[in-house]
Amino acid sequence: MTLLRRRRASSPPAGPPGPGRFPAVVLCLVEKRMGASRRAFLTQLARAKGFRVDRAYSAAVTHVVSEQNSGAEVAQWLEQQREECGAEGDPALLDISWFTESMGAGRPVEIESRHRLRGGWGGGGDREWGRGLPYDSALSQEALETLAEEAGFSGSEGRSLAFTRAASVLKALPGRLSTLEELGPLPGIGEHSRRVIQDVLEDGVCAEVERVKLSERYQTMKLFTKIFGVGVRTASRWYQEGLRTLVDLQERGTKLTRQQQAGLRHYDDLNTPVERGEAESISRAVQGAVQRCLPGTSVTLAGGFRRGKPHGHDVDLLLTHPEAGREAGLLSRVVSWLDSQDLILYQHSQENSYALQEGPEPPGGRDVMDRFERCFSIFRLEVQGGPGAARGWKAVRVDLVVAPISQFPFALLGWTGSRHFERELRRFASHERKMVLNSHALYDSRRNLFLPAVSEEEIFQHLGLEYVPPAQRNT
Ligand code: 8DG
Ligand code: CA
Ligand code: CA
Repeated sequence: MTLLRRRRASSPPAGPPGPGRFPAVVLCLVEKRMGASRRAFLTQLARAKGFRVDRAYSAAVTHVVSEQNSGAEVAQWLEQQREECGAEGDPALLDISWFTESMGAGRPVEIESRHRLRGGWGGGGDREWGRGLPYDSALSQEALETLAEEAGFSGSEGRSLAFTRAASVLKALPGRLSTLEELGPLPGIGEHSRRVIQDVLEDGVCAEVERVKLSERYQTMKLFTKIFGVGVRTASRWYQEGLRTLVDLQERGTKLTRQQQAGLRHYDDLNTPVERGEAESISRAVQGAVQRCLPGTSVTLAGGFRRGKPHGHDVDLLLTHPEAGREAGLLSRVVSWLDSQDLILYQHSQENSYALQEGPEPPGGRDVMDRFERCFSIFRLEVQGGPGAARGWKAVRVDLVVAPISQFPFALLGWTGSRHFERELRRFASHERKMVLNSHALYDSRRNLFLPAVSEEEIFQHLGLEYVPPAQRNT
């Protein structure tokens, strides 16, 4: 950080330094609310990355970036500039999120609607992690999440969890955060995380995080772990073997599992967010299939979509039948039928391996994996628009899980997430209540008995907690 701070000037260097690496993009940063020194800093940052940043507005400017200004304020600012310089021009009016993402990517990212300024205060930034949040806090969160990811890539689960926790403490903070002191002695935010937050509050970026994002190892690990079926261990091994790109994997004859081959084949689709409408359409297709195979079976959309997220990385569907035992053998029939309709591009099924008599899993495990009968699959979804429009379909990751009715509320609670929420809930159960909670059951270790439940509400009651609706489980 010291390096960046030292380089920080008090006013932006005058004049544009040539056309830059991206001739079609000319930036102009609005000083209002951003402040002169931060504007100077961001200008330098962008120029160092090859962007052309003009100090004064002119008709050449294509991207106007502001921070914490409303769309109306910036539109007014633009009017004034046009009058002063006597030139028109029709630049995009953008929130700082576009700028930050472009700096991270090292190129101008495509403008999405969430980047554009809107009417109200604050503008832009309806990203999931930042919705309704003070802007600085959202940036700090993103920085901490990057470090969490990087720690995970290095196999430091503990460190990764610490950064994830710190990020979610920020997420839960009400109101605006502008100085570190306001944070007070918050539990869950360690020394390292505080330093990161401080850097972001002062400079808008944290040098350590920027370094991580630009490192070859981080970028390669990110690329490889985004392949369906590739975890940190495999990605790390490939990195050590000198592999860097997806083409490397193909050309150097890297040994891939069937799952990884499918992941590679559908890489772009599987890394395109699944929209709610798409999830619902897949849910309907599965509903159709179960009605044929075993009428009365219910299909429930779980995961992030149940928490109200507008998009996700996959579709989680829970199947159950009101009569205990009828669900046995259902999954293979459903999958075969879907397959016969050409709806399945890949599937890998696992049998149920859970037996209540075995007793509860040892407490304290952070692992969310459970032992329901399930199918990890890739669906072939017909689409009209979006990236797959040209070929008319898109590959979508789908998890199908079958829960016996007696375990359904636990499965629903477990598969609704978020992962962080589940972890915290399980931790609470074990530390505060001496109970073991997983996606199958709730076990009271003090009384040595299982606590049955017919609804999620009842599970919260057993835990002595107020019911938390899915939409509030996003932390
Ligand atoms: P996203 O897909 O929208 O990105 O997020 P998500 O829906 O929250 O995450 P997810 O990775 O699809 O996981 C949804 C929940 O399912 C999460 O809380 C973890 C939970 N889960 C279990 N058991 C298992 C399991 O055996 N494997 C996996 N992958 N997830 C499980 O309860
Ligand atoms: Ca999901
Ligand atoms: Ca999933």
